[in-house]
Amino acid sequence: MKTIFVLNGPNLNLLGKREPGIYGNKTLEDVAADCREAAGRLSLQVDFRQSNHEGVLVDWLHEAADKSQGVVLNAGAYTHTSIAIHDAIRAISPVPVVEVHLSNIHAREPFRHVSKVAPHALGMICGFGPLGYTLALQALAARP
Ligand code: CA2
Repeated sequence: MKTIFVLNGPNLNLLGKREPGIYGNKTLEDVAADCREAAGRLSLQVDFRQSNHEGVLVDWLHEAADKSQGVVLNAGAYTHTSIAIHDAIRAISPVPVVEVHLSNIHAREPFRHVSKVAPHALGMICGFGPLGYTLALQALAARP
């Protein structure tokens, strides 16, 4: 059975508690429950985590290289700024990373249109809210 790390970056612990107009009403724990439910259907095992710290996310990406067959990554605002996360994704190749965003980053401020994750990601899903996470799991499950 494939293990997939689902990694969440800064401020995503506030999901469902602030800014519901942009990010919806579901909490991160609800998103984790959706992922676990989808993982059951897709015969995947999911390791779901969140950190507000860039280095912790880098450590988890390194860990994913040894312990997982794929990563779903919502790096939050670090998506747009972090060369360290960019390098880590590159370093763990060929472990596939699917970039996910709840909001459509291309319909928001110009600084969110740039992703340092995308160049080394298998693909990117944005704008579908929590559904994006389960679509990403489906994409990873479909890979040989
Ligand atoms: O749309 C996404 O998933 C983002 O990755 C969310 C990040 C944002 O910086 C990215 O540009 C797009 C922000 C996560 C903040 O989450 C909050 C949730 C509730 C209340 C406040 C922030």
